[in-house]
Amino acid sequence: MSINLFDLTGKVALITGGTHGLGQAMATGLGKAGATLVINGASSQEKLDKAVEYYKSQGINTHGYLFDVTNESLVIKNIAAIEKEVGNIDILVNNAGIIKRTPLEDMEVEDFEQVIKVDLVSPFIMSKHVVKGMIKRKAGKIINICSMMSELGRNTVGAYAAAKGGLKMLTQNMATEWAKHNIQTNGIGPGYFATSQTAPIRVDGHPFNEFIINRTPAARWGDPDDLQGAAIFLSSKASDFVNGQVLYVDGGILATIGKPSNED
Ligand code: GCO
Repeated sequence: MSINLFDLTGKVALITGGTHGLGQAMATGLGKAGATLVINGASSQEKLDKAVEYYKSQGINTHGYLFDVTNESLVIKNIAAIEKEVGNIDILVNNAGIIKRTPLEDMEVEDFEQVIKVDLVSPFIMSKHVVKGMIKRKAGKIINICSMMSELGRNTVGAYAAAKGGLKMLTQNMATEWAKHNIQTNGIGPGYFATSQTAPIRVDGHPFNEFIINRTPAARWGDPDDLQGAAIFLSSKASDFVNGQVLYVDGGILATIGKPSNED
């Protein structure tokens, strides 16, 4: 008799920003592990419908909900609709995020606030309302998508680093407050991945592209599918006593001081 600690059959997983990139890759992994997917998008119904078609083409039971995760009344309305129309939310992945690359001395306050709102406040709003049902059911999984910038600074991404640093501590405090209800809250910290978000800095010959390949012990950019294992682990029974941790999936960036470009 084999037990599959990673089986998500019968579970409902809500992924914010699940229409593309890292969100889509992680959601696909959860779907392949058996979960029913609820994909949140905010930009357009057309983009959301296209994403839902993609998941269904992978044989995954999927539902799409278009709403702004920074708007608390829309979040409350949509979570109630999801739990009525699809089922209780067992897994919440707070993946939706934006980045604005501007030197801090030139950054407009409203741009700084927008990054904080989407990358830090929306995970709070989403979790605050999803966790109410999880507390009643004495079970739940919350995964906050952090970043290298939860640990490291970088020129031009100050607002993003502030948000992702805050998200790491919010994750730890959610775990502190909700673990007693058998709710596990953890983070995933992607390193540098080949996505539309990094496209501007991942161009052949672009100094940052060479820098990342040299700075990453794995000597490559991450493939979004590289995140599926961590997402399934932190959504499953296999992580029932893991709480308040950020699992960095970064090819070894945080493990090393790096090396000069002329060193193999
Ligand atoms: C950047 C990148 C990063 C990565 C990721 C690293 O401009 O430095 O876009 O923010 O996307 O968050 O973990």
